[in-house]
This record gives sequence, structure tokens and C-alpha cells, in this order.
Amino acid sequence: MTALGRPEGTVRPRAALHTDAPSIDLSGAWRFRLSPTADAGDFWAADFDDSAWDTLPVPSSWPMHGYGRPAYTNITYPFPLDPPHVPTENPTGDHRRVVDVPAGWAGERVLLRFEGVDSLGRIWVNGAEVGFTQGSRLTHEFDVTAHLRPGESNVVAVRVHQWSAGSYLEDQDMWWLPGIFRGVTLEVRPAGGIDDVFVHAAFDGGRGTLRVDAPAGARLSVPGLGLRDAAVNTDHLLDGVAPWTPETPTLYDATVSTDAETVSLRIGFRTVAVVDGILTANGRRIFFRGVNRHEFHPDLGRVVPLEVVRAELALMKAHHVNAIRTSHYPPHAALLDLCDELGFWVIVENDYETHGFEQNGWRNNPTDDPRWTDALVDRMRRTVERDKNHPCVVMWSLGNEAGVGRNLASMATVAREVDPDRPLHYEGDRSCAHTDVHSRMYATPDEVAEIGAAAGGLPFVLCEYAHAMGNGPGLLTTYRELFERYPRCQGGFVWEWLDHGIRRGNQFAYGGDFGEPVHDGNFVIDGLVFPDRTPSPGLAEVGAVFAPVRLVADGDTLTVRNGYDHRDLTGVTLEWTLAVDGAPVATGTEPAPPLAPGESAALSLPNGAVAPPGAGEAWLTVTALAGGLRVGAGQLRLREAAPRPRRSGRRFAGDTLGPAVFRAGELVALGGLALRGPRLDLWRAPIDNDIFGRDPVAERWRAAGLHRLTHRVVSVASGEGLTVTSRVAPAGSDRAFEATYTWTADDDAVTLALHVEPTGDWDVPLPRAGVALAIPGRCGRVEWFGGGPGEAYVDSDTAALVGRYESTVDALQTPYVRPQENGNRTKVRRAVLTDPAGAGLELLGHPTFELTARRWSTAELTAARHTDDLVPGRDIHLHLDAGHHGLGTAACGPPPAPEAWLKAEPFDLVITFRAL
Ligand code: IPT
Repeated sequence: MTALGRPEGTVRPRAALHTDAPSIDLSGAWRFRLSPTADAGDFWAADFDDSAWDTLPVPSSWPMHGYGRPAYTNITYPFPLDPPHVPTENPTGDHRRVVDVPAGWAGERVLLRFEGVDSLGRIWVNGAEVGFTQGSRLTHEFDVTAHLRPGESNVVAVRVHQWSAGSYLEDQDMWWLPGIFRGVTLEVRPAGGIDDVFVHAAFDGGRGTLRVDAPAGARLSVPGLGLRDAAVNTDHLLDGVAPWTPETPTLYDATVSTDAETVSLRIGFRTVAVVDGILTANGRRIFFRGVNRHEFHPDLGRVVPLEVVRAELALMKAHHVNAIRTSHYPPHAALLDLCDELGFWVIVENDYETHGFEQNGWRNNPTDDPRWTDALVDRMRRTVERDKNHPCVVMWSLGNEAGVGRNLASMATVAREVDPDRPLHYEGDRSCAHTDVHSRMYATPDEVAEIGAAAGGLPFVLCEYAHAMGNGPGLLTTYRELFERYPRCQGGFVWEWLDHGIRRGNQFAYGGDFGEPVHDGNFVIDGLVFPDRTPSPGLAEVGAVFAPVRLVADGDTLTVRNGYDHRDLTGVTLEWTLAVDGAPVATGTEPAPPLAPGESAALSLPNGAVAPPGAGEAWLTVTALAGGLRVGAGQLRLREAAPRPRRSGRRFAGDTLGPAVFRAGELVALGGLALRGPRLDLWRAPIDNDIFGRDPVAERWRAAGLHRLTHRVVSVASGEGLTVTSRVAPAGSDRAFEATYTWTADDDAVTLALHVEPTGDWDVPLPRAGVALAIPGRCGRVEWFGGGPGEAYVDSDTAALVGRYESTVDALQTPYVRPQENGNRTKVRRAVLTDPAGAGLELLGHPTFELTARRWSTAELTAARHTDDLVPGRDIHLHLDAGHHGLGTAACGPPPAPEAWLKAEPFDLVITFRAL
């Protein structure tokens, strides 16, 4: 039987090791030539003249350097489904470089190692073909001893084809980006050296069991545990061992040596096991607060510099992410060293996805075709062998979205053969025949609850949930509650960490921007961080929801809960601030009570943390700090605000009511300030969660005409104040909203009391419920007392704390790669927008309103495709809302929860306006 899609000529896969054996890093400038088809002619001879070729850095994704173009598809293959064939149009990059090999390497066995070549690389050394890689994100090593000439210049030539049979196995949702995108090295394998090592380090109640599989005769040392030149291939029982967990990532430096070679290891002791249907580490339930992580960089493609990786892991830690699924292929090997060190659980996924076969009824799916068995087994074996020594690796995953079939069993078998200790994951097979955990993606809260409540069964994880596309995700607290209620619902992995936008000028491109004939638009922009890895508001929400120290108001006390899985609260400091109307009046610091994991206690409030006599809304804010990080925050309202007086007393005369001037029933000036509005406004620029998914609410909004409401002033009645009624309705429909604007004023300010009644059968939720008005663009400074500092919406407001904040209209914007509704500040009591001289507008809520301010209209925001389409106009457009429809996560998952649904029901909004 033909074996399709596998590499040839490689040596046996083995662990990634840190060794003192000599090696040469082949990163740097290579000669490069791109051809449109696979057969570009001979180029591998050592004396081939490549002087006319360009140079290209290795590692690189060549389309990011001006050769060809990136292309994005999610599920659809960008070539006909004609396995194993690929089109004649097969961009092919020929790479050459000269390497001086020291004379001292004579007589040594030498391997040439490739850590990532997308998708197939044919390799020649000094003109002799040594084999080819296939499996883009997998390590391949070739024995080049016979072809190398130590003491001379040697030529390494690599022909990389963008498409290969292997491409059928690599239909992951990401940019198609060919190239040698990870390291290339020449490595000496000394005679009598250590080719491979397998660390088994178990932990049980203070005791570690260590066995290191290595060549017979090698010696093991773990100085921190008193082991010196101990035997390999045998169990060592060790007392006084500290366990490895993501919260306590204790590593022990170790070496395995022979006379010829020393390998350095960092050993973490932990036992991962399924016990009574629960996935446990060191006997305790695991709770995944995870993210899916792709490897992508907005300028470099699949090449992600190590310092960028380190910074992104620090950002994850700061937001209490404790787990990573390497969607959907093994990561750069260095990631796992960092995850050991910093503390993350990692599900390492095989480089395997065949999702596009689903669109063809899964016909000819490689998962169920014996011609592909060898390739799939090879991929799984390479995955497990390379990364088997990492304490962070909690499970292996057979791949993603590859349907079902006999090759799942083959992959599971080889994974278990190589590593019998780690559980297996695969989401695509509902029968779970080959896995140790039950995994689903995007299951609704109801489904999760049903799974949680069912008796027996496997541990349950959501390998993907909370699709973070555009503005969102909502619903994180709903899922957290389920993970906390049902022991077998062991958390999940947010889809996904990063927006894969490609930098173009000062904005980011997405699918279709490179003229791809088939593409999936902005589905590649669905991360918690923007393409340049700056956090989006979704990450702030994740940080607040995942925070291990929970401070929750319960009646008139604040409860602290230790949400760590493996450590108590020793060393956690609580910083408290008492503020009246947002102005701090007292602060202090206390140690957190030393609660064990899962325990809670009412916080005894420190002396002084009581509202001072007088009026004003009083809040106690408590922030938990550990190791320089914020690990929790919560608030308790100590005194409610007294109701604000509505302004009244002035009569409407001429055009004026107190300081306000009206024309045709609409406010046009207040004091010296020109304005237009406020008018009823129900539209928002649809977010991705409104637009995509099974039953996109934005389509229903458009069908209902909510984006094209017209206004008819029905009556203007004056007297004590001014009452304007208006009928607001879309063309072609007899459904409407009746808006009654009741204005009252004193000498200083006007108060609007708006009442809105839908008439007719509005069977759709509303995007927003409020008013819009325009004020002069110079009033760009913003100050508010309310939720902040960041953007928040009704089902994504965990990170927002009530306080006093300052910003600018420009800084209130969230630059979602595809522009959409953004920037809302929630539960605002008071806001002030001023010009540099301090003149402007004060807004006072009765009691609160939602605040959005931007330099473009909602229509412009709705029409924009990229951030550069948004051009500041003359005015500031203010939106003051009684409510918003929730964010949900419907782009791929459930819509907002019923309580976050903005029903078309009567509503009121009361706000006082005062010119400053
Ligand atoms: C799911 C994929 O596993 C993931 O790679 C990504 O494409 C995500 O969707 C969407 O952004 S598959 C989906 C059809 C449930």
C-alpha cells in the first residue's frame, strides 16, 4: 500500500534536548529563489551559481518578505480536493546556504535538523539528496555524515514546496504561509552520547519518584535533591520534593551524562491521572483556565521571536491563564521550556486537521484511509517524542477537526506506546473511543450543565469556547459558574489567544485583503489580543474572570475566596481603598486570610473602612496582590447615592428653557455649547457576534430596519418644561417606537426624561436603547464616575470597577481590526467632556447611563472594513444608553444569555445636561 504524506530519510524521532554536543545554527541569510511551479530545475549541486538569487532570512515565511502572498482560509482547502494531488501551480522556494564545518567534526556523526518547514522540504547536502520533510510543524532530522566535508565549505540546499500531499493533513484555520519558519541546525551526535532521554517524574504526597530512561551507563544528577551520578533506567524515591503545578512551577535542574555528552534537564514532579472520572494533578482536580494559541506574528508570519513568546506568556500569566492548547500543531520547542518555567498546563496537539473534507461529506478523509496511516502515525510519534519530557504537557491531542476513522486508533496507539502516562485528547470523535477525556467545542451552557450533571463518564473539557472574535466574548462568568458547579466540567480553552492580522501600514489585513479567490475574511481575527499582542478588552474580562482571589460582595460584607487549585493565600496582600463619589478618602493594606484552595471567608473590614458621615456614594475597593501581580479585585458598596434632583422650575419661553435652546423640539445649544440631539438611537455597528453564526441577529436587525429609523415629531408642548413626542420608525413598516422627551430646567441645567414605548410586534432584540447627540470635536477630554477603566458591556463587565476615571475620546476607542461597536463605559453616574480650556458638557445620570463617545458616526463605523476607514469628523458623537444587547459569543457559539438580551420593551433614560 502506498504511504501518502510522510517524510523520507529521517532518523528516529527523539526528545528535544539541551546538550553540550557541538552544533551549528544555520539561521541567517540564505540564497533564495521563488518559482511558480514545483519543478524549477536543478539547483542543488554544490557549485551551482546562485549569485543572481535574492537573499532571504531563515527562519521565515517567504510571503511575509514580498514573495507571493499570504492567503487565509478557515475550513475550505485553497486547492481542489483531489488527494493526494496538489495543483501544478505550486509555489516553490529554493534555498541555499554555505556552511563551514569545523575540521574537528571529522569522524563524528552529524545530523541536520529542521524544526519547521511548510509544507515539504527536499534536502541536499553538497549535491546529495538526503530526504525530505513532510509535517510542517514537526521536527525532522537527517543523518548527513556521509555527505558532509568537515574542514571545508559545505552547501545545504532545500527546495520547499508550498503544497504537498501533507497539505491535506494541515487544514488548520490560519494563513497559508510556506517557508522554513523554524530553526535549522547541524548537530554532532557523539559516539557514546545521549541521543534520547525520557524523564518520568511522579509526585505523591511529598514524595517524588524519578526514573530517567537514557542509554545504559549514563549517570543522572539532580543536585537540588542530593542525587549525584545516580543510575538511569531505575526508580529513585525522593523525599522532600516540591511538586510542579502551574501555580508552583518548581523545577529541579538535572543532568544526564556520559563521558561523551551531557544533557541538561529541568525536572518537574507531577502525577497526572484520571481518578473516578476526574482529571487530577497530584491528586487534585485540574481546572483549565485556558487559551488556544496559534504561532503567528503580524510582520513575520509563522516566525515568532522568543522574546515575543516570553512576553506573551507573561501577559497570559498576568491574566491568570493557566493552560494552553497548542492549536493545532506542536509549538516551537522553546515554548514548552517556558511553560515549564512559568507554569502552564499544555495540551500539545498533533499537526493534523482535515476539516475541509467535511464540506464534501467527509469523503476520502485521510482519518479513515489506510493509505495515510503511516503519515498520521509518524506525525503523532514525532509530536510525543519531541515533547515528552515537559512537566507542563498534561495531555496529547490527536489533532483537530479531522472527523472520525480507523487512523484515530492508530494515532492513539502510538501515543500510548511512546508515553503510557499521559491522557489523550481529541474533540472530533463524539464516541471518545480513543481518548481519556470528553472534549467539545462551543457547547452551550445548557449542554455543559447537562454533561456536568450526568452520572459517570469521562472528565469533560471545552477545548474551544468563548470565541473571542471582535468585541467579546460575553458569557465567561456563565461558563465559570458551570466549571465550579460540576467537578467533571474541568474548564476550557478560550478560542483564541491572538488575532492573526497581518500588518499593513498602521492597520491589520485579514482574509481577502491579498486578493485570495477563496477566503474566510476576518474569521482569522478572533483573539484576546490584537495582532501586535496588545490586550483587547476581552483579555481584561478573562483576567477578571480567571482571577484566583475572588472578592465578592455578599449583602454588606465582602467575601474572599481562594480560587487557586494548589496553594493557599499566604503571601497575598489585600489593598483597600474607600472612596466617596469616586474620590479616595482612606486606604490600607492587610494580609489576606490564609485560606486553603477552595475555602472562603467573610472579610473582616479594617478599622477605617467605613463610610464617613455625609452623603455621596461610598465604595470599598479591595485589590489582591501577589508577587507583583494583581490576583483579584472586588467592590462593596457601603452607601448608595442619594437620588439626584431633576432640574426644574424654569418655563419654556421663545426657544429657550433655562440654559437650553431648542429648535423644532430638538436641543441645539446649551449655555454657550452647540449641540445636536439627543435623539432616540437604537442601532449599533454590528459586532462579529451579531453578524456570524447560525442565526445572526444583525440580519434580523437589518430586516427590521433598525439601522434606518426615521423620526417624526408628533407634538411639542411647552409650559413648565417642554414635552416633545416623536414617532420613530423604519420605512416600509408600521412598527414604531414612541418616544416622549420631557425636558425640565433650572437656571443652570436641563434634565431629559425620555420614555420609549415600542408599538407593534417587535420580535427582535434591540442593538442598544438610548440617545445619540453630537457635540463640538474640541471637547475631547473625558472624565467619568462609573465603571472603568476599560470598555465593558452587560455580559462582559467583570473587569469594570466603579471609580473615577480620565481619558480622551480617542483613547476610549478599541481598535478592533474589523471596526465594530466598541468603547462603551458602563454604569456611568457622571461624565464630563471638556476642551483644553475646561469648557464643555457635564452629564449626570439618574442614576446611571452607558457612555460611548467617538469621532465618527455609527453609520461610518458600520461601513468601515479596516481601522483606516475611520476618519475623525468635526463632531464628537455621544451615545447615552439605558442598555445594550449583550455580546455573547455567537460568531462561533451561543448568543448572549437571556438576561443579557435587550428586549424591545418600554424603557426610560433620565439624564441632566449642564454646560461647563
Ligand atoms: C473551530 C476550529 O477548531 C478552530 O480552529 C477555529 O476555526 C474555530 O472553529 C473558529 O474560529 S471549528 C468550528 C466549525 C466549530
